[in-house]
Amino acid sequence: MTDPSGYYRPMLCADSVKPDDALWFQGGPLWFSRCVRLDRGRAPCFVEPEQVPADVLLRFTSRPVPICGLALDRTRIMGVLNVTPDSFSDGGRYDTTERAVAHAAEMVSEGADILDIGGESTRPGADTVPADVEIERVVPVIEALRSGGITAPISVDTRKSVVARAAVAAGADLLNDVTALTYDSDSLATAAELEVPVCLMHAAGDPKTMQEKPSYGDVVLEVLDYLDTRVRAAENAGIPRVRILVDPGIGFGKTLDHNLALLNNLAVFHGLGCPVLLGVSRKRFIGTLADEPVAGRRAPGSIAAGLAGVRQGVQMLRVHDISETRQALAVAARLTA
Ligand code: HH2
Repeated sequence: MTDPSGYYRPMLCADSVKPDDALWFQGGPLWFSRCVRLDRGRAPCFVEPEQVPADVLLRFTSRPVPICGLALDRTRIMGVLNVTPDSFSDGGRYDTTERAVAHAAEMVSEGADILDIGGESTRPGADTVPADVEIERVVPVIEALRSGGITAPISVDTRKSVVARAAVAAGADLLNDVTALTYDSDSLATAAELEVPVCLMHAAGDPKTMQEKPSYGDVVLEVLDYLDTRVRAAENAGIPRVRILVDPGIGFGKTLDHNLALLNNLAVFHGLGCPVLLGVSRKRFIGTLADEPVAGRRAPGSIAAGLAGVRQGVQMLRVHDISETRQALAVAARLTA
């Protein structure tokens, strides 16, 4: 997307009164009749859809291809399952296979469309976990879920190709990599060979150091360019674009202002032609904005941020609080003004 003709964000609306010349965003229910053009070093300006390059406009208007059998005509809920002792909000709560399986089943019954299972915390300052330890944490849980009849798609949150391979062999359907398949030099080829969808997330630096001094010229355009480069690298490795989700990586090497700039411009990421996944759940910026130091008490702020994503057409929300989020999405879907 390092495009001399600029970057475009459709101004998405849900209003039941729609101008005749408005275009449906990816088949509805959101629509747009104007876009914002973003350029480095220039003030954003309004443009008509006719001024948007045809390939980008087509990405704004075409229905996305389902991921793991999930139609993306509404925002899907990805339930977080951290089988770790040290995750920032639920570390140690589900670190036995029994407890993890019970929580996964509970999340599915509450309305999770897909489960994201991780065996290594990526919170700021977290230590790296050896691959064999990560495999010992996630594989028995995936196996137990599959043998226990849980049919919901399972994503594995890992940076390591051997973990990805073991998880898919056990029954996982999607690879969620917070380093966009850059951490491990075998990851691109492994993902292509496994023929499963991947989520490519932007993170600036390693979890250990990423919050030390994050700095960008233009955070939105830099994250966009990075994801564009990674989508192209994935395509070149044999992963078709229809199997790729993108994620701006809220909180990964970003200050409060960076996170807010990304959240307020999320719709620009639809120009990449991939469904957008958003992870805001319980994150530190919510604690900062709402003065809530306890991560487990951040569900209301997480839902507010998630709904802002829904209004910008985000196709998947990665959340800890399933029933609360599902209820908010159900109500928000019927409110159109
Ligand atoms: N956030 C976390 C972990 N994985 N993956 C994607 N695609 N997007 C995210 O925003 C994202 C992610 C961090 O949250 P959590 O898993 O709750 O914590 P921890 O990394 O401490 O286990």
